[in-house]
Amino acid sequence: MNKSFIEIDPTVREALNTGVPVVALESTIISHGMPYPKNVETALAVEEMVRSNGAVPATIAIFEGKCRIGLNAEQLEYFGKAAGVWKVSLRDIPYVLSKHLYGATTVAATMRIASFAGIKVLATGGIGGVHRGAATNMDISADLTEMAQTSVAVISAGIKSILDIGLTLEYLETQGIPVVTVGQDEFPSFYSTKSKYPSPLRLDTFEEIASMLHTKWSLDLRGSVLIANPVPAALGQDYHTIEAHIQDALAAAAVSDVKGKDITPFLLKYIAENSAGESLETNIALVLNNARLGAAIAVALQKLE
Ligand code: PSU
Ligand code: MN
Repeated sequence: MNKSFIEIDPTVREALNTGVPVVALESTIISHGMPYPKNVETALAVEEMVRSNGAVPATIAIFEGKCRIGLNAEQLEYFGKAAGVWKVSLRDIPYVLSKHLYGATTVAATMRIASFAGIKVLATGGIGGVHRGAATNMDISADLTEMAQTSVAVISAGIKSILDIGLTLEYLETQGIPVVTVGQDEFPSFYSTKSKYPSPLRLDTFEEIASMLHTKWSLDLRGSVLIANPVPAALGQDYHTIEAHIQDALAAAAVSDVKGKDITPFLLKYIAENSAGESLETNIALVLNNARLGAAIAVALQKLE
């Protein structure tokens, strides 16, 4: 591969060279998932959480014609504040690179760029999935197809019920992607520890998760594992309350005819603005919780390899 399109921050380069585990972090959550300045505060806190748990953070984004692996505080601030930052999924990478645009990467694009550098673990809040109404709108996130082929584990708080959770779990099964929930039998739904769907698999410790990842990749079973880390119960929200907000958001999206890559940011913004900030606080708490687990898994995995 031509490495001229990749730029690795010195802190991340040093970690990779000396065998210190690295945790990849996406940037769409910063530019399109949360309002300023909470987005930047959260991005910095998430990086600190990774560091204090023994790994090195690598927030990934695109600018000046390079895929950047590891952003400094000034760059994080830019991605949190600037208007016109592209939301970059897999298909957008060559366009945004060759036009020298600023791009915030989704889980799919972040996984691919992380894999260029040999990073094995990515922590985020929520992933994209199969949207409600997918049978007619065909809206299935490239996060899922990317997870089928790229060997980077993804830690999320489950799947937000702006998506069709049942169809997303079916799609993950079809694509051969293991889904493991941490410490409970029920698959979590981001804001809530509940979803009414049983988790396909359950593991209770980060050591067991690292062992499963090591086993999968040792067999050359390529692709991701979706690790669903339930939001800390005290911070989670009532399933029915959040469902009401989601129904309102979906109705507003339909009225405004929002589609395609704009639908997820639209729904997230709508819910955050219409739930008195509570959903944002929960969102921040669960991302931090995922960063902590991601670092622990990366450290344990490094010991096995
Ligand atoms: N779900 C969330 N928060 C997010 C996203 C999804 O709860 O910030 C972002 C992630 O970057 C994810 C992307 O990878 O949206 C999926 O977008 P799409 O559905 O357009 O593939
Ligand atoms: Mn989509």
